Amino acid sequence: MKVNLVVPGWSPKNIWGQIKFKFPPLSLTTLASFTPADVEVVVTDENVEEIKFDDGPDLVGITTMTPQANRAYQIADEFRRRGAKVILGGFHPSTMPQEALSHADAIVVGEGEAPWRNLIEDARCRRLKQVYRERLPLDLSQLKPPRRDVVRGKGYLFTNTIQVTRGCPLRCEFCSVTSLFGRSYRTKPIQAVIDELVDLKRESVFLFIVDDNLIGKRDYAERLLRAMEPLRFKWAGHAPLHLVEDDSLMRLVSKSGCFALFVGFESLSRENFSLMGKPGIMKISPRDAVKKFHDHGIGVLASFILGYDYDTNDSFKRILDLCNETRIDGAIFPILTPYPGTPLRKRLQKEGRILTDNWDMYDMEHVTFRPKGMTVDELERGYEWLNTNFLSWDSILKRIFKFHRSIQIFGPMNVGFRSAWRKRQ
Ligand code: B12
Repeated sequence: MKVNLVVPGWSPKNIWGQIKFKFPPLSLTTLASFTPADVEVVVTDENVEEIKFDDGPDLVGITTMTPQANRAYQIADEFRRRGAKVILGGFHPSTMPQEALSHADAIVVGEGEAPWRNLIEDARCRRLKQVYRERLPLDLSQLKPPRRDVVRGKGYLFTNTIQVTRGCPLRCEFCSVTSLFGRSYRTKPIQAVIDELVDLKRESVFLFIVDDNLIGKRDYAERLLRAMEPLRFKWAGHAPLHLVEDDSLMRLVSKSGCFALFVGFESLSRENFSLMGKPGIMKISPRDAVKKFHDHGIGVLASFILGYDYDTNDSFKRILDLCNETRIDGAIFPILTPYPGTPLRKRLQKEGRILTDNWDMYDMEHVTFRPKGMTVDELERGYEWLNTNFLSWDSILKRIFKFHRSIQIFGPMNVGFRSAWRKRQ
């Protein structure tokens, strides 16, 4: 049996579609490692190569986030026309199963590993079910290392990505993670992580840990960071803002080789924070938080969500001032987006504020709902203004030159984002 695992391309109209720096898909390399050895498996990432529709796979598995859904459906339809069986999985099919089923022979809801194994057997016997869903969350000690060999040679600048935990103990109303992985926070055994890292070190010293919240269990994070220290990786990952309140953990993060963290600053308004479901987290001011990260030699890629209910036309300038004054290393400014399955979507639906279900617009660069503190037009203009100013040479040059290890990543990152921002318009 021949299986093709496919990543749909991102639209060249959005920033990620223009960014040259692409990551290999961990979802599909993970599924590849759960595919029986006698099945031939290839990965096709439309962001780095063309899809060969006439290669005659028996089974096609397509991963999709919401902004990729329309493209994923086109790809699915093309393959089905040629007689292949198509399976859709990932965040969008998991939260919009009925819609996804109208373009697929089967869908996988939630985590893919266990259902995938059963599905392959069913496909071999020509008895595919429509929906595969595992009731219990996967025990992460069952995870095998992803098959990175299936993406080798595809021209990714960077292949060292790893996931060590799943789920998130927080319940931010806009986030899709809890709706897919649940609130139960699960961790991979430390020795398994270290074994995988030793292997990765042969490729490069740079590492991206994709976990949404690496410090969800403090004692696990502490043990992991200590175990990583001797490996001397230069790593980037995600962490919640309240990490800065824990000095000893910050020291460990830094000593383990972290040079950059993606941190959800989300908003400068306390009212917005409460509405998001994050009350009590902002004990330290955002200015002091950036300073703390810098004091530990860690660069900050901040995310500020635009368009929350308590945002007004002043919010954009306040965010830009904070970024410039703190000389923040990098930032993204996603427009609030009501992804399927999130509490945010339910609330906005109840309030009659969702404006479109065109998934192409769910890339966090378009307004898909009616904001409260401003008009749609004002939100769009504020988004343009903030990005244009933040990615101006004036701002970049003020922010990036610092005496710590993050410059080697944030220099090219700012230039790359600037170029992608200008091209996508
Ligand atoms: C790394 C990452 C990225 C990378 C992508 C790199 C890559 N090639 O994968 C980058 C930085 C480029 C990125 C960009 C964006 N991202 Co992103 N990203 C992530 C992140 C943090 C990790 C993804 C990952 O590797 N997970 C590990 C793998 C193993 O898990 P998985 O992907 O979920 O796959 C499992 C299951 O879903 C399932 N599965 C998945 N696909 C398939 C396919 C088949 C056939 C089957 C059977 C099963 C299956 O099985 C897998 C194993 O259990 C997730 C959060 C998360 N926890 O997943 C957000 C996340 C996926 N991203 C998200 C978003 C919104 C975006 C952006 C729109 C944000 C933005 N504006 O910057 C852009 C979109 C780009 C675009 N234009 O389309 C949302 C998606 C929400 C949604 N409903 O679609 C998430 C969930 C973040 C969140 N907190 O809400 N992202």
